[in-house]
Amino acid sequence: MKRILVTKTSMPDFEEYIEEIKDLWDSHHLTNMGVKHEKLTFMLREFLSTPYVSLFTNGHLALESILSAFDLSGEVITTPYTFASTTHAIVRNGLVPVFCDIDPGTYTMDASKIEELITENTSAIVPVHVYGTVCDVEGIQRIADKYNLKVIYDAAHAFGVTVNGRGIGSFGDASMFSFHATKVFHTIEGGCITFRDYSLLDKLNSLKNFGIKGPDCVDAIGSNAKMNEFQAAMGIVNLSYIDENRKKREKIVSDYKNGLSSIPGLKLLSSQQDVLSNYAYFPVVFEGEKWDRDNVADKLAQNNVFVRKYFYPLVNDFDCYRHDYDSSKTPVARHIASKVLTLPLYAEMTDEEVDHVCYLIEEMSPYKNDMLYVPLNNEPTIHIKERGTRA
Ligand code: T4K
Repeated sequence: MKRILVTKTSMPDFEEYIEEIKDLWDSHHLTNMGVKHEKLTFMLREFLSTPYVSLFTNGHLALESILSAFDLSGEVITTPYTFASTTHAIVRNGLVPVFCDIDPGTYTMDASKIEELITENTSAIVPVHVYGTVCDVEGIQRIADKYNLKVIYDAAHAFGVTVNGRGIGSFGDASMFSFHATKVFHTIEGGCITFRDYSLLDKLNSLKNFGIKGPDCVDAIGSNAKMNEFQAAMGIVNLSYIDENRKKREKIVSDYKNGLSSIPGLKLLSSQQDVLSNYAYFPVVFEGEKWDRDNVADKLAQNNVFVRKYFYPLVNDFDCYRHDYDSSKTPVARHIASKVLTLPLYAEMTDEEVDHVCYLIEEMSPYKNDMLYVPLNNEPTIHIKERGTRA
């Protein structure tokens, strides 16, 4: 079996991409908000059903820019169970992250624990729709309204997710999506901010272009975070594959659930009611006492399957933050981070690859001898009698 990595970028049809970038050779206009940039912005406004979209060269700079656009100060309540980017974007804006624990069922910010963290210095909440799982958007908004706080979602993983048909990017004051090559929709590198307040449009345009407001005016300390035309062209082409890829991913997730749900001690993410998922990641929490998560990761790697510990270590345990924080104050996040592995998941993943990953995990299960276990013809499918679902 070939190497199976945690993900594999979905490539569009080569000729289609070449066709899309051809006119760039004639125009000589390769970046700084050109025609492809405008076209993708328009397409994403439709696709994400949100009034405004601002494109960026990556998700991280998009998040840094929107935090800057809101002129926040003091403390920002966020989750430690995320990629480094979320917290770094807060700190790089001169703000102080305050970590809220996560919900044990969804791994997103536990809204019931936000209020106790609010002080007179709190200016915003930055929750993460981690793995594409939707946060408690209503609970969070209720608290934000009560204390007059901004809500900026890190929706890096949540492209194309809807709640009762409503685009996930329309919740809160703004949302950031990542279009990195590892995401369900990509522009090689890239990202965007979705928002409803028209006045943010100029601010974000300026912040991603050195703070330049016009030919004679620079009124903000911006960065260079513009999406170039080749990135935008990749997005234009990739957008037409989204629904097809979502279906492929849905099948893979369903096959994983079938393959893994009967193995003792594993906790799989449940689907959310009224949510159209994008099936971005497949996290498994090796909850049973006999499981050793690190050992599983090592053994899988020895078998050419390269999983990831998304998200370990917890951000409040990072070397650059741990002197200021105590991760025992976010015990649920700490527990999940110590037990989680995200399994390989990408649209082109074959049935054999999914079966192989399930087979390996089942094979190394410390609970194996607790079952009546009958391997058949060395096939990568384990047949379990009595307690299993597959026989
Ligand atoms: N907020 C959250 C919650 C995020 O998860 C992220 C990014 C951000 C914010 C920031 O968004 P961006 O600024 O990135 O747009 C990867 C991604 O680089 C990163 O975008 C992502 N989250 C994070 C969860 O995963 P690494 O360091 O794990 O990536 P890497 O290079 O080890 O790649 C992982 C696997 O993906 C490889 O085994 C092979 C595959 N791969 C990788 C690349 C680069 C491909 O198939 N194609 C590729 O081009 O961070």
